[in-house]
Amino acid sequence: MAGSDPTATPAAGPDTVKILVAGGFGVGKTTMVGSVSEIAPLRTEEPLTVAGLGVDDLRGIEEKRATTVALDFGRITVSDDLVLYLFGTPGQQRFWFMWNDLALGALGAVVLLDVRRPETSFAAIDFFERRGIPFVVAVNGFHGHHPYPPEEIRESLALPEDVPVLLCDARERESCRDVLIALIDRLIARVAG
Ligand SMILES: Nc1nc2c(ncn2[C@@H]2O[C@H](COP(=O)(O)OP(=O)(O)OP(=O)(O)O)[C@@H](O)[C@H]2O)c(=O)[nH]1
Ligand SMILES: [Mg+2]
Repeated sequence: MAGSDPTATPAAGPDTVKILVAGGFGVGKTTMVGSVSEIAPLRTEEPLTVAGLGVDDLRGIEEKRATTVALDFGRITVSDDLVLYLFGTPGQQRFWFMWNDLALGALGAVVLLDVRRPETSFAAIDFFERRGIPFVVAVNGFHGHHPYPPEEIRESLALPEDVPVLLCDARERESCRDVLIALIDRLIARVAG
């Protein structure tokens, strides 16, 4: 290219960080990755069929038509020097064997929780606690309804003080971005700490 200096050191690109978006079945993981990603997200969804009757618990998410069978993938540029790669996990128990592979190299995680069915995300909290992967808990208030303040949710989940608990709407880009920024702050605090 005219004017370029072949001996110049290439400009360092932005740091890239792998983040998981995890949680129970139908809590809004695919929705969150799709809302916040600046590229068309990669999805691996399959339709829910009658074969799942009695296996997939659709209480509260009766409108749900598809489920993630492998992963969601998206990207968000936080600043000139920081890009996040987002990996949404599958929520159904029969696909949890994927989580170990998806977690390889992940620096942090968002555990998304449906405020009406918090117990569906307990396993995700456990997963990251056991592996020492820092996480934040994002409470997805379905229909934008948040009946409990974050501190009450923290207490009921017996989460330590240093785990941020945020209320969010997985359909809203700004809301999801705030969750990711809280996670980045937590990661930075750990490194600095
Ligand atoms: N009203 C409302 N609906 C939501 C919200 N978040 C997700 N949904 C809907 O809830 C359903 C489940 O969302 P998904 O994003 O597929 O959930 P998921 O966690 O990826 O589900 P699995 O991959 O099957 O575990 C979809 O029909 C979404 O449109 C929300 O904040 N409010
Ligand atoms: Mg999904």
